[in-house]
Amino acid sequence: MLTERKDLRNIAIIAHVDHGKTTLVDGLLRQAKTFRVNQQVMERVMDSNDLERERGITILAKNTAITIPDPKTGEPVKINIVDTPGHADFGGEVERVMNMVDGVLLLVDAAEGPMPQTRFVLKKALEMGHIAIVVINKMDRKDAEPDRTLNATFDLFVELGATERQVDFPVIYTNAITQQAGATEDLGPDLQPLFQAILDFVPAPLVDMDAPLQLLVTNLSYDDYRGTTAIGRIFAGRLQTGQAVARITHEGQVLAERARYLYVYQGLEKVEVSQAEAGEIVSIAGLEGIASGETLADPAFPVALPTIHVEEPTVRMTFGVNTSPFTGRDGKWSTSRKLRERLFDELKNNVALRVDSTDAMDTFTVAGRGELHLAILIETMRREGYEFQVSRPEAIFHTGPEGELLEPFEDVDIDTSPETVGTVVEMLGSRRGKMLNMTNNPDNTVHLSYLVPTRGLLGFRYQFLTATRGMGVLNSNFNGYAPLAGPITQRSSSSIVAWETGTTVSYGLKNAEERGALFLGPGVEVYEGMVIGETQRPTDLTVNVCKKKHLTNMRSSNKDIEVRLITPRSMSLDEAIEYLAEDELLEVTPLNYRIRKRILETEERGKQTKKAREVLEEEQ
Ligand SMILES: Nc1nc2c(ncn2[C@@H]2O[C@H](COP(=O)(O)OP(=O)(O)OP(=O)(O)O)[C@@H](O)[C@H]2O)c(=O)[nH]1
Ligand SMILES: [Mg+2]
Repeated sequence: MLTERKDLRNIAIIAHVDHGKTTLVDGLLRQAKTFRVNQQVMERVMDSNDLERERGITILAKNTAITIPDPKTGEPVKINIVDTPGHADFGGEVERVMNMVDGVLLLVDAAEGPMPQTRFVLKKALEMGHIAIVVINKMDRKDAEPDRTLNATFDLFVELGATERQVDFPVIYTNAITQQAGATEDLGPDLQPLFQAILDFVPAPLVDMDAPLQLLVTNLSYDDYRGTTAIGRIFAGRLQTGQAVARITHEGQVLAERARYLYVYQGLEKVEVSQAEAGEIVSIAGLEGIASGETLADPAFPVALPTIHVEEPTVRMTFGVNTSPFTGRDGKWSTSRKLRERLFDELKNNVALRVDSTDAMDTFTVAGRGELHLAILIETMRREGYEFQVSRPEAIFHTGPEGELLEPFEDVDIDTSPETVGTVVEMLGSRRGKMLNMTNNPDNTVHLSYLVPTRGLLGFRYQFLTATRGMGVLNSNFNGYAPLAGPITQRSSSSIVAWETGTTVSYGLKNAEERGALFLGPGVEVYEGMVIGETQRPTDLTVNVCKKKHLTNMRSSNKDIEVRLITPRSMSLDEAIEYLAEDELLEVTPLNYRIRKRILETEERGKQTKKAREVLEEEQ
């Protein structure tokens, strides 16, 4: 028999990046009196991992819950809330939680209006049949245009094929920072109108609590005491601590397990409970080896739920054992066995990632949804003590029905100043971008819409920011696969490469500096074949940066200190990945990252380059 669980609501908060999801969750937590009086709570408390705080973005979807009284009945209602990331590369996180909830809050920045990722996340929610409450946030922005934003959002619903029920969405206006909401553009003193809308419009779970247990594992987290915890919604039946369950793997294997520790969410805490019923989102510890997308079921009726489907990766790179002369200096883990173990382990929960072995024992192909998706994995692994080397990211091609090659394309939206439009248009043109639209924004900037092959966007972000002096805004989102767009010249610059292993000295660097921009200063250990700078010449330049000025007497060794050098260009990990050319690798260790040529020996590299050039000439 189906029961409507009026005591429960399950919602996800979805939006384009930075539209204010995590800030709004702060407000919901605070006003539901989740925290003790005087409890110090940091801003955007759900962005709890180090990388999220450093980068100011949400990377992983996370659960929390609040309990509020239903004003009509006075009864408490628990609201499970899933905060999701807005960056396109983490779209898999949004897709995975869609089957945990019954409705979504779709946040839209009142000034920016719907953006590329708004479309993506709304599409996913509508496909699941969810109703959305539209929350027009950042009402305090001077350039807020709530009317225009609402109209554009409505159009988006229609365009995405929303049903009549979905198009008839409620609208709430908010300022997430001051934690105020209103059913009209006049905001009230608190978020009450939003709480009310959630209770009124998000359907309560409709479930059969007496049916055999079915739970879909949607996410994993790690607990210092209890190890891996599986998070998911109970779709049918009940679950008790200690109960025997059947774990149904992706391959359809049925394994006997026990639900040793059972929790539900309450604020930022997980609370241990002895039982939970269908409709609730729970977390279970003590299931070793469990993976996202698996079902936990009644051992007497082991029936799997449909697994989580997320879109395929579009970008890949290789992860290999570190072969630089400095290998093993900084890292705890550097063998191929460890690297392999770590990468395949990541697949248990990183639902949008793919890992494959290659012909080389010590190299793996890792595919993800974009450069940032892969960069976050790299950064996470180096912080765990891993040492490895990665290649330049490349787009993943498919073969079409007639055997033709297809490549991924992305919708690109750009806002930039009128003075830089020309440069940006030229840059995208050379990357086979097709302009779809160009309009003037009210704030005097120009908006450009493009369709660009993913191949052309790899390594583009840094160049774009440089060209727009950091003022340009670029958003991209996977559009689909289409026939190859034609050749794209990759990086136009070349590298300055160290000629020998040693420690850099100012005198040597001074010579190199005249040929381009350097990535490092004096006193840095380098090795033969390591990239130490960028030059605008058409081919790489090998220089001796460890060379001291010929010593004529004792005192001149101090002369080195007097050479004045330009401050070297420091690159973030993301920029270093973007920089890589085809014949280069990035060495990543817990303490350093170094760009290097694939072939380190100068002489050998020269021979190979010559050979490659000859082959090319023969072909033409
Ligand atoms: N002016 C103004 N700024 C806001 C408002 N809500 C959020 N912000 C700011 O917008 C920025 C992004 O906020 P977040 O809450 O991290 O946005 P998010 O949607 O969670 O971002 P991702 O999870 O990375 O997609 C922060 O600097 C917030 O302070 C608002 O109502 N008004
Ligand atoms: Mg966030």
